[in-house]
Amino acid sequence: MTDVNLLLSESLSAIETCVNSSAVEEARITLLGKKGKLTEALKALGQADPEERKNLGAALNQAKEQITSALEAKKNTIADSELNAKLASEKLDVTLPVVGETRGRIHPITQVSEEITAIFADMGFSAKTGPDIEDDEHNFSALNIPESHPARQMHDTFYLQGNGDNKTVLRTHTSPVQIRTMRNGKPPFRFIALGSTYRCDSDLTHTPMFHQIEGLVVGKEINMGHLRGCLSEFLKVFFELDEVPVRFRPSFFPFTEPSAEVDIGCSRSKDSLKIGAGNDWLEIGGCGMVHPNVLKNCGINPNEWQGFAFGMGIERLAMLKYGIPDLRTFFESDIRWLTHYGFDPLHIPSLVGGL
Ligand code: 2NL
Repeated sequence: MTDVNLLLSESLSAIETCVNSSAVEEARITLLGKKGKLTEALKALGQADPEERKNLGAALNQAKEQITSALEAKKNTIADSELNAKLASEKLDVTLPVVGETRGRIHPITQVSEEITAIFADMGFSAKTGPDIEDDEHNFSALNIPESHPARQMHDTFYLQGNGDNKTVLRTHTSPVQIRTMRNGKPPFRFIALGSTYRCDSDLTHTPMFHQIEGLVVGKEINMGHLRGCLSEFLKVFFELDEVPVRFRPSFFPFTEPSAEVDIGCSRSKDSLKIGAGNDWLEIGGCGMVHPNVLKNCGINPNEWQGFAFGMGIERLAMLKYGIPDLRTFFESDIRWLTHYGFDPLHIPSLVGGL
C-alpha cells in the first residue's frame, strides 16, 4: 500500500533540492514520467480494494497536482535565476567609449608636399614630377653644371651601373624635372617640381634621401621682383603669418644668374625658434634668374624669354612649421613618431582663402 504522505514529502523535497532546469526535468521524469513513482502508484490503484481505492485515488491525484505545481514553481524560479545570471555575465556597458579603430597617418612630408602644391596652385602653378633615376645630361649638363663641379663628384652623387659619357644617377635635385618639362613644351611656363632627391651624405642634418620643391616661371618680362613677391607670398601662407620678413643674400648656383639665398626673419631664444619676427635670419632655400645657358639647353631663346627659379627643402619646411626637432626621425619608420607628428587622412589641406 502506498504511503501517499511519504511519497509527497519525498517528492517535494527532491524538487526543492534541484539546482538547475535539467535537474527539474529529471525530477519530473522520476516522479511523473511513464515509469515515475507517482505514475506507478496510480497504476497500482487497480490492485487496491475498492473501498481503499477511492480514498487512495483522491489522495494520489491531489499529490500529483501538488507535485505538478511544485515542479512548475521550481522551473520558473530556476529559469528566472538562470536568466539573471546570463544577463549579469553578458552585461554590456553601452556608455563605454568605443574601441579606437587604428587608422594610418599621413607622413609630414606628404602633408607638407600637399600644402605646398595647394598654395602654388592658388598662384597659378601646376605641379610636375619626373623619374628618380636620371642621367648625367638632365641632372647636370643641361643645368650648366660643368664637369669639374663638386656636385658631380663621387661623394655627392649616387652613380648607378652604366658606362659611357651619359652616366645614370639618382637625381641630386628636382631640377631635371624642369629640364624635361621645358624641353617637352613651349614657353611661357609656371610650375613647381617636387619629389625625392638623393645625395651620398649622412649626418645629423643630412639624410641620403630627402625631398625638394623647386619652382620655375618663364615669361617675356619675368624679373627678380616677381621672384621675391612670389616667395614672400608663399611663405606667408605656408607659415600662416600676416608678415614674413624675406631677405635675399647674394650667392652662386651654376643654373641661375644672379643667384641668391633666401632667408626669413625669425627670433631665437634658448630653446625655441619663432618664425616671422625678430632680428635673426634663417636660410630657407635658394633662387635666382634662370641662367641663359639653361634656357638655351632647353631650346628657349634667352633673348626673348627669361625666368626665375627657386628651390627649398621639404623636410626643413616641415620641421619649422610643425616643430619637428630631428631630421633623421623622418625616415626611421617609427609608428610612435608617425602617430605623434602624422596627420589625419581625412584632413585634406585646404588653403584656399589663405591668399
Ligand atoms: C636650394 C636651391 C635652387 C634652382 C634651385 C633651377 C632649376 C632650373 C633652372 C634654374 Cl631648371 N634653377 N632651380 C634655382 C636656384 C636654387 O635650389 O637651396 N634648394 C634646396
